[in-house]
Amino acid sequence: MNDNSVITIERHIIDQERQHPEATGAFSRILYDIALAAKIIAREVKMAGLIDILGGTDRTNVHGEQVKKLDVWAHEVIFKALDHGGNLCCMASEEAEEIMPIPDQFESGNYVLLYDPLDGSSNIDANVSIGTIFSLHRKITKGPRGTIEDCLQKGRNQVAAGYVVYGSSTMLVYTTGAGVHGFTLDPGIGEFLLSHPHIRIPDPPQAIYSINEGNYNRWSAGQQRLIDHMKDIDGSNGKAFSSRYIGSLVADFHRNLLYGGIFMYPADSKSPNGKLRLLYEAAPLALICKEAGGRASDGMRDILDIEPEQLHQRTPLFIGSPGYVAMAESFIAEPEPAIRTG
Ligand code: FDP
Repeated sequence: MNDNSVITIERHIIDQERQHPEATGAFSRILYDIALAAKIIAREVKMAGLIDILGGTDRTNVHGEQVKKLDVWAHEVIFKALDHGGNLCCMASEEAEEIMPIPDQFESGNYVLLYDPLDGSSNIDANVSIGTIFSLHRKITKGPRGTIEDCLQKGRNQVAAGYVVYGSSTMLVYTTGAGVHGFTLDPGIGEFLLSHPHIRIPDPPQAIYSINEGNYNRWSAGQQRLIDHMKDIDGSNGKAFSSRYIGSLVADFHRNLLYGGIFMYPADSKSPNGKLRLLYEAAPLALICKEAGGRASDGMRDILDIEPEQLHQRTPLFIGSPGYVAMAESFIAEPEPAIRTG
């Protein structure tokens, strides 16, 4: 590739499709529609401080209309950008309790889209980076329309995954299993341009850990020892890691993908299954991470191997540079210290 080429995301999607002569184009159209939804959301996020859209769903705006929270609004934008293309058989969103069928008046297709429309939304009011995460599977059931079974597939079956980070610039990063590619939105022309082809997590990575350390007292002894080790409190690491925690998963993951490091949201006594959602957050980021040379684990198993049982299932998450994820697993596997009795 010529280093000076300007490659839009549409061009990139078409080029990728050409490598699969059997492709029907449905897959490309879905990615294209996701990019369109991302642009609409990016425009609104940029205006978030200016328009009266923040706050509870029961507020009204200056026109006396009911105002939606930005995450609920983003959920609908994505649904409406993708419901009528004839490419999807159903969708599921972090913002919806049940699976979302394709409306009867539209054709049903061969793919399933799962998404978290606006992740890290507790950060919106403070102008901190937030993101959208998406995951695409093939339909596996025989009937004409999608079912919950089509949604409950393990991460390894994903045919594509990606995220959009709404930060100092808007970036869309995706994989279809042929590397991880990042596009930066040029707001002047309204196009995502290829800015980060073939992203690989750096090796050696920067020594960065990202975790909400306020939960320390609720962690298992192994998790506490892991962080003590990373801070070199136990004196066995030689050098302390740096701590970086935005508290917005997409933004924390994106930084670690570019610099190296590990993001952790472990189980704790308040959230025994962790906080993050397997289908909307952990699995798509795990596929991206794997494609970039990293790994994701729940502390024992590869995230991509977990068979989901419920749409909104939670999982502990350790994701990033493979050596750090292995380090986390080894600390978590250590037996808990015996409870002293006297
Ligand atoms: P948020 O609650 O702001 O939506 O999954 C949600 C998420 O953010 C992640 O983006 C973020 O990494 C995590 O929760 C932050 O949780 P804590 O506030 O418990 O650290």
